[in-house]
Amino acid sequence: MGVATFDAPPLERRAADVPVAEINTPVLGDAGALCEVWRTRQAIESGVHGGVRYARTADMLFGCIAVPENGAEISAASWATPSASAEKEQRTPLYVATERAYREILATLDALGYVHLIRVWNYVPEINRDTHGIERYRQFNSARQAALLASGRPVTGNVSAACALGAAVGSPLVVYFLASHSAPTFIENPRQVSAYNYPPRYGARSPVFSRAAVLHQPDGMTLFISGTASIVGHRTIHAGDTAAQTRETLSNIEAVLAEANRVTGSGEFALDTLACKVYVRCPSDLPVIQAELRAALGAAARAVYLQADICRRDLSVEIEATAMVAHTT
Ligand code: 3EB
Repeated sequence: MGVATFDAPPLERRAADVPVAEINTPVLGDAGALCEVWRTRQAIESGVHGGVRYARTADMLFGCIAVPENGAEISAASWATPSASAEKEQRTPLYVATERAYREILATLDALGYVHLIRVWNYVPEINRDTHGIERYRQFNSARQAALLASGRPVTGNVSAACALGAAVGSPLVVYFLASHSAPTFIENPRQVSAYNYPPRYGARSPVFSRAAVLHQPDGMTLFISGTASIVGHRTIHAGDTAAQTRETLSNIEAVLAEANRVTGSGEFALDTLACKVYVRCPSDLPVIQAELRAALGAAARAVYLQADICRRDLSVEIEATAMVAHTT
């Protein structure tokens, strides 16, 4: 249905009808260039809607969009209505690009009828840099929330699983997603405050995402675990200790797995069923993180490692994961 490439040259052989999201994050370890491939056994039909390239089956939609920051002008007149908090919302180039990406994605969902956003991957160049007096991740959060509200969607509760990572300077904002006709089940982590309820110290508008989403399919279930880090409650813990952050992240993932099993009434989602994508801020931390992952998941762990900035400066590692379980009947 769709492909995301990481640090890869443009694909030489690519089916014209498969959308490809191109992301500039270096691949660590010996994987070389990396392609994430979303497959289906169903027939696909592909197309373009606004800036979104998509492929769809009867039930599911994969789509991607890349939006450059064109240096849109910032003037006093372009300040948006101040939000509830004192932090003013500037229509910075990243704010404008994010708003456009989400407006086009949500318009595509509405036009094609796949109204339930399940999982969104966000790659924001220089995510930790301050511009116009605000960290770029916060600019992104403001625009994402504003776009969801403008489309009449909720910004708490039934919101998609997601991740938001850095990407190389000069890259466009790249967003890719999966959506469906049928409502997924959203999962929170009992060890963490829901991200959409984070206190305002993390930004005027909260990040809008669930800790995981379960997609119900005729032959089984797919669990999408959002980017997960060393956060307990709403606070980062183990700042400066990458090994401890990795262990805490894995504890959070185990808590999400337990919650997914509880909510779905299955006992099948487990650490050793996960396919993991691990984001590493400092490449020199790779061996420490790999050692912790192998200790928890076993030597057969399915994991790929990418260098990317994490959305809080004190976080050195983030892990996202996917698991599929087949109905055994
Ligand atoms: C956190 O738990 C770490 O803004 O979409 C994880 C997953 C994080 C998704 C997002 C951010 C996002 O807050 C960061």
